[in-house]
Amino acid sequence: MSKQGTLTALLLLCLITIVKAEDGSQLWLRSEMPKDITLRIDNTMPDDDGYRISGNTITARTEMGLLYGKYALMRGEQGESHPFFKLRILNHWDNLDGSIERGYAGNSIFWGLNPTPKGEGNHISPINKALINKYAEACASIGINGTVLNNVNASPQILTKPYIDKVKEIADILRPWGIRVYLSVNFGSPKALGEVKTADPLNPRVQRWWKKKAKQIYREIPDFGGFLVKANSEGQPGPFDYGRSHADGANMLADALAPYGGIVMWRSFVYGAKHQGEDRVKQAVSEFAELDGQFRPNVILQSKNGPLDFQPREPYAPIFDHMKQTPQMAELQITQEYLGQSKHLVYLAPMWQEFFSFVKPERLVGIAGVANIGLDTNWCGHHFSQANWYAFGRLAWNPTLTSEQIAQEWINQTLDSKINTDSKLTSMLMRSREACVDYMMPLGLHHIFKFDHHMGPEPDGFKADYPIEWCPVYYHRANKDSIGVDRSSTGTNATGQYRQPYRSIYDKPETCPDEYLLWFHRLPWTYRMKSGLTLWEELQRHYNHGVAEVDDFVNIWQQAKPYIDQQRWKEVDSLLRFQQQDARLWRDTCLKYFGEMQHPH
Ligand code: GCW
Repeated sequence: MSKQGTLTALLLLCLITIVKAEDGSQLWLRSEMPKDITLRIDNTMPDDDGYRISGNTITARTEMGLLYGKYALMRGEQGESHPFFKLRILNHWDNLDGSIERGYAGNSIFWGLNPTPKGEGNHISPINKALINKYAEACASIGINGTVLNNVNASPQILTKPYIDKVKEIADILRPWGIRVYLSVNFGSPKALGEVKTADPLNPRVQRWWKKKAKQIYREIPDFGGFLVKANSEGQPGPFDYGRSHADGANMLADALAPYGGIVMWRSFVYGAKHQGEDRVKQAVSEFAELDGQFRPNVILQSKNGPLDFQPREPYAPIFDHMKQTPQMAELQITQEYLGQSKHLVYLAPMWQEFFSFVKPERLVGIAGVANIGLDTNWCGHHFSQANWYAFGRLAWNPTLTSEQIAQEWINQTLDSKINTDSKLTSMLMRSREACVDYMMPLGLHHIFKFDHHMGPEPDGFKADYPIEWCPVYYHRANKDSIGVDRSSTGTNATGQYRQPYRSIYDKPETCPDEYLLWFHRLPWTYRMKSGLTLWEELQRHYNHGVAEVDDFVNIWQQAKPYIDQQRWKEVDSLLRFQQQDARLWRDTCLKYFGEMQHPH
């Protein structure tokens, strides 16, 4: 190991111990560091930040590898391990005023505004260094190596000098932990900031503006990662505003970043623009498939795991099958917008692994996770929501880890080891996502949430002045005789966007798995399910099962009481009791609505 390498590594290890003493009791970073660790740099190891652990000796090619190895040792790992995805990135939907879109754990740890003393406006709040340091340690401990600091619904202000200065301050804190910063940018920025009259990507002034902006950013932050862009989606500006394509828009930004090695993560979450009126779940493929091959090499298409929007269960998004020449990233949502937010205990690793069973990790260059982190003392609103942050990082490092192993690791490092000797807590975590699907939207039902905030059921939701794609009735189409959307080849033909064998399997109700049945098919209430029950009976069975599962979670937590501090036990207990009530509300509301539908007065 080089002298300098040894020194930096030692400094980092000291730093970690100091920061830990201050705080962190609420996170998984509680395990003691083993004494007498030996650190070695080995230049013959594969060229990444992997590590090898043998006893208390950590060997790595890079200093980051040593740091990652240290946390692995604390988890009790032995042997060699290398990161699977190159890009392991959190996406913060944090607004510059400190609020967080779909955030359920308090305000932003990065941004905020303070009124000026004389009340003539606002200042950007100062950075909380200790807190951001702790965040960075938690991220580094699970291998996360990038973070997008602001909402994809991006304010143009983020590209102004005062904010770039703040981004630099944050980047300086994150750098020693191996975390690069990225920014979401508003495509209309040059125009919105009043510096150019247009944001047309083919206009040379606009191109120059972005080049200058990139230069300014890299002067402050030489290892800046790049841009994340939501364009022509849900009212955001984009290249369509000037009759240009997504490729024109993405390439223009890519050219500005390329000299510095930066990337553009361009999102495929689009609907209601170019293909208005088409089945919403088909629109990403309709907009992007024809552009495959037209993007610059430093553009990555970032797509949500499902074709709709982070529902408790969706089939995989077929866009992943269509882009053969364009590098792709999956966007997963850690913040539980549609899964009970920070009020329901829902462990998401099984859902993400379900996705990886359809979209092989080998096809992706990275994964992004929409963060669930805020200023709450427990960071994520619900103590158990931390397990989702943890699981995201661990899967980004190694997507072949089992959800169960990750759950156990998190429990062991966060709670008293005696609490889980019978593995009941692991089983609760493992069952929680399916329970949520059952009490909210089983058998392929989707998007029957309350308007705007997406917490709670509203199967009858319809507002004439809203886009139809926001209305629950558009997604179940229940009437006296039938329920579900025909997306088969006889309907909207969304099944036609899937690769084989899924295209054929999903196309027929007889072969379509129960869990996607009403996603792809419209069927009579009396339809005979594989179980022998009618569709209506099967639906009731699922709703009841979901509720019974949460009842059991409450009991399991009761048994954990002797092994955990009163405060944490009580906080989780009261949330589980809320979840129990909410599960009943979901079941009762949906069954009443669908039941009455079959017997109109
Ligand atoms: O899920 C929807 C959310 C929006 C979000 C959007 C997106 C950031 O309800 O709040 O906006 O998706 O992913 O762009």
